[in-house]
Order: sequence, then C-alpha cells, then structure tokens
Amino acid sequence: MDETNIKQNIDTDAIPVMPQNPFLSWEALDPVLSQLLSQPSDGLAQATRPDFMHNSHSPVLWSDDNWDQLETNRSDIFDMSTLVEQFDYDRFLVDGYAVLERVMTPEAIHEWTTALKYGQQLNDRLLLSDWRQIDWQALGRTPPTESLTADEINHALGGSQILPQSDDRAGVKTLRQHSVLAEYFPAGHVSFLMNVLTHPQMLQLQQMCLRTDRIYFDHNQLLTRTAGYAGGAWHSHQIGGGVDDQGVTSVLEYQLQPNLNLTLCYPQGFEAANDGGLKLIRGSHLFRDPTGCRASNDDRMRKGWLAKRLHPVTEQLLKIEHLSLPPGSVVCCLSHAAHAVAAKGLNKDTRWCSIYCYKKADDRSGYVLPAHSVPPIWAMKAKRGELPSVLGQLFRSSFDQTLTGGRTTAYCV
Ligand SMILES: O=C(O)CCC(=O)C(=O)O
Ligand SMILES: [Fe+2]
Repeated sequence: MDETNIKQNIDTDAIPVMPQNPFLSWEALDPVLSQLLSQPSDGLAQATRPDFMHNSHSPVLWSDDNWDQLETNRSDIFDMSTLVEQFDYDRFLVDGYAVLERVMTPEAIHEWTTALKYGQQLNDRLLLSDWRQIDWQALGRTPPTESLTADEINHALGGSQILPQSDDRAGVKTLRQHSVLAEYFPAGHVSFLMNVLTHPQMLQLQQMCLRTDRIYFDHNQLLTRTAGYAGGAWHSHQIGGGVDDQGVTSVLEYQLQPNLNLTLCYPQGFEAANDGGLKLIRGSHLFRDPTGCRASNDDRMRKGWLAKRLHPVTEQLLKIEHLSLPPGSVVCCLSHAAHAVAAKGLNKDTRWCSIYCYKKADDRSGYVLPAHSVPPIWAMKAKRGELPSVLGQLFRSSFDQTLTGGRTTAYCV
C-alpha cells in the first residue's frame, strides 16, 4: 500500500497518542495506530524525513548495500589501548563514572565533530521550516493547530534540549518521538553517528562497563551547548524496574540492577569553568535517589542533598567535581550518578557532545526494561528483521515483549 492509501484509510480526527514503544503494547494498540504500523516501513521512514530536509542519505532510508558499506568502510573510533589502560571496572562501580581522556582517534575526533555539526544543522533546518509540510497523519498524529513562536524557535536554534515540550500542542513531542528532529536519535540522520552506535569498539566499551555481552540500546541525543547557555541543573536518571528511590546499596548489589550506562562523547572536550562542562559527584549513584538528588545549582546542592553525606564505600565526604576534558574524551556515567552542566560564557565556542545510552538486563529477573527512545520506525524495522543483526539485537527492548516481561514503557516497575 502506498503513502496516499495510508492517508485515505485513516480517520485523522481520531488519532490517539502513539505509545512510547508501540510494538510492546501491540495487543492494546488503537486500531488506527496498528493499521499505520502494519504498513511497509518505507512510508513511515519517508514521513520522518520530509523532502524539505534534503537529507536523502539518512540511515533511516538506507538499503542493504548502504548497511554493507558501513561495515566495509569502518575504521577505529577509539584507541583501545589508551581506553583499556584508563578503565578500571572496580573504580567505575565505586565512583559511578569512568572519565576516559583522549580515547578517540584523530580521524574520529574530526569526523565526530563534523557529524555533530551536521546533526545540529539538520535540527536547525527543521526548526526554520514550515511544519505544515510535514505528513503528520503518516506519523500518527492529527496536524497541530498551534505553532511554536518565533522567540521559541530563535532560542532553540543551535542548541539542544531547549524546545518547549511539556505538551504536544505544536507537535514537538511527536517530532521528537519519531526523530524527525535530528537532536533526538541523531544516529538515524548522520551516517558517522550510526557507525558509532553499532561500532564494535563502542560495544566493547559497553561490555566493559556493564560486564555482559548482552547489551541493549536505550537512547541517543545531541547535546550541543552554545555560548550563553545557562547551565543544566543537578540530576540523575531513573532506571525503572523497582530500583529507583530504594535507598543506599552496596557495589555488589548495584551491579545486579538493570543499569544504564550514559556514554557522553565530547570530541572537542571542554574547560572546567564557564564552558558548558560536565560536573559530577563520585559515589552519588549508590544512594539510588533520582527523586531527592536534585538541585538548581552547586550552592544548593552543597547545602542540600550533599551536606555531610559520606561515600558509602570510601567514607569520604561526597564532593562536586568540575571536569575539564581534552578533545577526544568520553565519560561513562552509571544510571543514578548525579551530574550537572556548567554554564557557558558568551564569548565561548559551542561545546559538542553526543550521548549514547546502552543498558543491560536485571541480573535477578533476566528482564530488560523497555527502551526509553527508539523511534517507532526503527523498532518496526528491527522487529521485521530489516536491519543488520547487531541493530536488531540492540533495539530488542523496543519490540520484544518476552524480553521486557510484558512491560511497555521505560521506568515502569
Ligand atoms: O550536556 C551534558 O554534558 C549532559 C547532559 C545530561 O545530563 C543529559 O542529557 O542527561
Ligand atoms: Fe543527565
């Protein structure tokens, strides 16, 4: 069935909200959505790449030949001996972080930076285009009747995580879920970023951090911080599966959880002060307190959650660390580890970063929590065996109900 037929068959006044992982809730899915998601994947893939985006080389549109070329043309992204030398698993578990400096190859630094700049350009291009040209029905949404304001668009240009999306009035959430906005799942837009997602060296790093061969993908974003960025508040990330807000735990027990490994990649690095750099608190993950461990700035963090708190293993006072990283650096951060982002001065160059988040099963139950952000088109292709097997495996928690034990959304118990 071609795209025109899809549109004709859908009652556009009655399109319900698409669940986070529609293939995990297939039986409960509204017939309108299940009809939409039963079509050949080409139609949905095209709808996520409107013509005005002029990005016909997007990985979401790749043929088998393109995937083969990715394998044939791969070269190293990391200098593995430098990486292995710096990575200490026991310390990673005690700290909650592994800071890996200068681990990217010179070519990867160059290509990664170019890829992040291109991804940002694509994001900006979408922000500046006329969203009425988007095929909203094919994305499973009634066309929005409201638009972002010029101020909202101008504010968001050049950076990440700025667009207002507390609701879907202007369609931002839909464009995020389907990765029409390149800042969400940029690996689906830029070939080098897809190369990284599936790269054997990246997967080896994940196996080292999560201590298992069974690695699953959770989410991928651009994290671009421009001059004048106000800074990011202290926070940590939920896991789900009943292990959040459960109080302090031991390193041994922590390993059993269905942990996520937030892998923050900074091809150009950053300075410690006023440069949009990462801040962290070693040992904070063991408190497993994503609800309580929050503060709008360092001062509030020191006076609040951090006050007199001791590291459960080393018994040292917990403290805030402002990282300063040379180009080619990567930070791995365990699920509940507290982090924040420094502000960026008005005269500073953009800080470039992409996050790749992978995860493991709960060692006790064997279940993997549902993916946080695999766009429906990628879940669809993975479920149907239309992707290389490595991606099919990585994306399993977006479609395999047996693997998730019937759970349908990230962070559920
Ligand atoms: O921008 C960064 O360095 C970190 C961003 C972050 O904390 C997040 O995306 O969860
Ligand atoms: Fe974060």
